[in-house]
Amino acid sequence: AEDGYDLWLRYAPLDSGYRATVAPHVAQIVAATGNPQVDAAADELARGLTGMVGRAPARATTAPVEGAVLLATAGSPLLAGVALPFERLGKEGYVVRSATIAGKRVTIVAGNSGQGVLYGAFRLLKLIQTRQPIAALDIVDAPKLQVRVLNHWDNLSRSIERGYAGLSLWDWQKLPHYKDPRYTDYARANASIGINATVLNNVNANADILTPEYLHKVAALAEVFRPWGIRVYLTARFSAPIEIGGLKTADPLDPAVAAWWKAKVDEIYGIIPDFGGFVVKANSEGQPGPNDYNRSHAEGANMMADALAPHGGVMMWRAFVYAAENAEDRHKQAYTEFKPLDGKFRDNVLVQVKNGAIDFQPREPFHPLFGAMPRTPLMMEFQITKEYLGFATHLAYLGTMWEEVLQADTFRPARGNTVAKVIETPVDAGAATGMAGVANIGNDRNWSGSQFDQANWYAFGRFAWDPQARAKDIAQDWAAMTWGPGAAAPIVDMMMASREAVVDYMTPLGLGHLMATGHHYGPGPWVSDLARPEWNPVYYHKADAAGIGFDRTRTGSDALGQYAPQLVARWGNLKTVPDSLLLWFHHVPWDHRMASGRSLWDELVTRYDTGVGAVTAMQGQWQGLQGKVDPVRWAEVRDFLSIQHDEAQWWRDASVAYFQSIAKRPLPAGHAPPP
Ligand code: GCW
Repeated sequence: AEDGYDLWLRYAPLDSGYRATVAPHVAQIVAATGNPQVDAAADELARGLTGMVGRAPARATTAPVEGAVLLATAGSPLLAGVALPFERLGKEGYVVRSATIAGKRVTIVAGNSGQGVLYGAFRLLKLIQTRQPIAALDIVDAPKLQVRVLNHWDNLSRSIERGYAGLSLWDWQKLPHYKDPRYTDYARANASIGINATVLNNVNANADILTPEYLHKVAALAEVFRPWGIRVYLTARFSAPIEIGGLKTADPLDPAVAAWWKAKVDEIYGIIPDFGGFVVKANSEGQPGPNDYNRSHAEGANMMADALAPHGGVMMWRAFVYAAENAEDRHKQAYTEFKPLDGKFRDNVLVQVKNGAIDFQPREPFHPLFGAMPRTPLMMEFQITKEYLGFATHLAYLGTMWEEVLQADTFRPARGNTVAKVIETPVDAGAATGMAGVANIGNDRNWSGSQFDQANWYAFGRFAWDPQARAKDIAQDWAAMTWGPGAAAPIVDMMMASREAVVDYMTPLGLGHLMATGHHYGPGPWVSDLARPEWNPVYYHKADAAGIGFDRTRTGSDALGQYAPQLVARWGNLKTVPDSLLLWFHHVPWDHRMASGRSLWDELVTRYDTGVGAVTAMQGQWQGLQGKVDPVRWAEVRDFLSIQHDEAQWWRDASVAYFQSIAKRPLPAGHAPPP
């Protein structure tokens, strides 16, 4: 379909030259049936090859012919006599290898589990989708994180908090009886990028999801997802024992509360035997939590973790906390609250930390908790949906942002311990690891609200599989699979520059949180009248007659002091702080001389212009692709880019006018005046 429904799994016909090199190696699919994930792998391979090669491969359960693809788990008789590195594959890894078995040239796709085989099959398909040679393969790969999970902020009403792609996919009214075929396509897409878990409901939770009525609906989804290796998790509302349990308290140290959760968890596993576990947003933005009873986050998390542990369940406990009554710089609050709890969480708790300390801004430094809690399993939370980056209509590839965060050096305990390494390295033998992504998926035909936002879903899966992955490689694969290899190069160029463009036209030089109230769409740097000070943009930019920016050094809030000494030294000094974080950490005089030679004021305006110019450039690049990609998707992207261009100008003009009213300086020469 040309509406984007097929995502990166389009399986469009190969050109004849490349097809001739592929066909001899995909003559037949051999898979012993019975393992649902191996069966899913075989079906997907058949589907993909039929589309790309133009004919359905023969299927068999034994006796490979020349050119067969063998799908098998360790110990399968199909692999008799072949030595494969199963010890390196873990539970979910795979090997894809060209080999000769009984005189026949075959391609082996093998793993210790059906899930490994499934991931290997998708890898083989990707090789073909991206036009790689497949005659002499020897690939070994395994995920570096255990829980690779989407967080759907989906309400039971089917509205989606911060969702820009339609309504929730989960049609609760028709479940469990009617299972929309789309659930299977959702699972296929996730499996293709290694996502193995999904939280179905919003972190701002409704306890009803834990009632038997809903649990049976959840079980129906779990059944669809199971062959694709995806486990279902739920958000648990901390006060559920009161709301649906009839108790008078949700105090985690009250034995009746612990017993309620234990019984609830046992009930869930009775209905969904491979249930994954819970995520909890506690004592944040009005959600109930252990602090309501003067208990710590660890006491709350551990009580629920203990209920899950006998079943192998995981408790993902969010560190996104900041309180109305707390006057401390919002940047500091999560660290202040969680750091003293290091080592106090159970091994099956993952403390889920957003990439930055504020809230999914176009740019933030990495969250200071990474590296600061060496005895606590920490998982990364990225936001795939673009709450603060122009929703679905602005083209912004988030891969570059995520790479920047993951490759940031925490300098804890020493140089070289990047955020990626912090989350990859289990804190002890039994401890969990993971990455969560706030999903950008809804029931729009194209799933994500725009063609290019599919790339962010795709990239999230790739980074969750390998936090050391590179944004550019991922963009290349996505663009080739989604738009065709011929169109990939200019598309990758657009993607790689796109996030910086948004930074420049919304929040340049380390500014942040300047979006309009509530919906966060469009500029609102002047807003100052909201009840909670830390919800007002003026709290973040602090522009005054002298200058602009938030002093987070020792002379200010000292949030910077939550980072390692090397970063305090680098970011605390106006001479060494990068331009990109300047106003995040410093209140800087308008006439401050920047590295460019311009004054800060002139530089600020110039960055806004640069951002708008970058969108103009993307429009030009896209124009050059007319006729090279299908016309329906092409026209949609063209039109979205013109929305983005208008709105980039809106951001620039509104922001520059507002800041000029404070800075009282002339616009620099060359600044394009508003139309
Ligand atoms: O980014 C903010 C959003 C809220 C969200 C919250 C969170 C689900 O504006 O809509 O609530 O973060 O992450 O909990």
